[in-house]
Amino acid sequence: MVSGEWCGRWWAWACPCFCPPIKHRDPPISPFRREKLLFEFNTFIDINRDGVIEKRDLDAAAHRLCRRCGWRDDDPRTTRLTTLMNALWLALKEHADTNHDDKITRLEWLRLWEDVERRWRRGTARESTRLSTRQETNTRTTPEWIKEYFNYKFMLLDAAGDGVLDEEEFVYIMTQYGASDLDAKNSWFLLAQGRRMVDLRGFERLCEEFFLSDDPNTPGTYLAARLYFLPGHQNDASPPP
Ligand SMILES: [Ca+2]
Ligand SMILES: [Ca+2]
Repeated sequence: MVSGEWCGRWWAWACPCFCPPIKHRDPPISPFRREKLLFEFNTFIDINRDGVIEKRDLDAAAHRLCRRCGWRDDDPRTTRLTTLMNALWLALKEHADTNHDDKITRLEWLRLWEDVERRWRRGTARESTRLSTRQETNTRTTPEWIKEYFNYKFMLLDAAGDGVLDEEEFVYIMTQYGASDLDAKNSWFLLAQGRRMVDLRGFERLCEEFFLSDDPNTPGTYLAARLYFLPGHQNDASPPP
């Protein structure tokens, strides 16, 4: 395969092909990040716990959030959330559902983030090259649909709806999703890094660390309100087709 040809591989979003040969593929996702990503899948997205993400999971997540916040069907926030979730589902279908069965398995979910991280790393390398050659620089960009996903997570945690997260909100919401009160408080301390509040931009940076970093020491690790991730703790088996 040479540059300029369509490679046909599932991760080749940006063909004409600049994909590396298979024997030179980047190292696989680390066990630590695999646990984080599966925790996210199992806790926040696969709402009906059947091992796959479907449109109805996202609809249920949106419905749950609207009900918790007391947003009625005609509330503009409900409309925005519905639009966001519909766009998110289309993005997941496009970028993750490799066999086009309208289900995102855990394996497809992991491959999705593996690919996002790979593209992110290449973008960073290109940025570094531009800086070194004093050419015009582009900032590293996060795909719009991923920003929307982070936005949804922010809405989920921003219980007061005031556009910033504080410790009380974080602890309240995360204990609703199974965290202990002590773990949630300690996690807030570690992720907030002395800040009393975290705004959307700061939250996006934490999400980038959570989803894309293999380093357990980044503050974003603690977004899950867990102090550590042990390999093999998360259920990584999807149900048979
Ligand atoms: Ca499901
Ligand atoms: Ca699928």
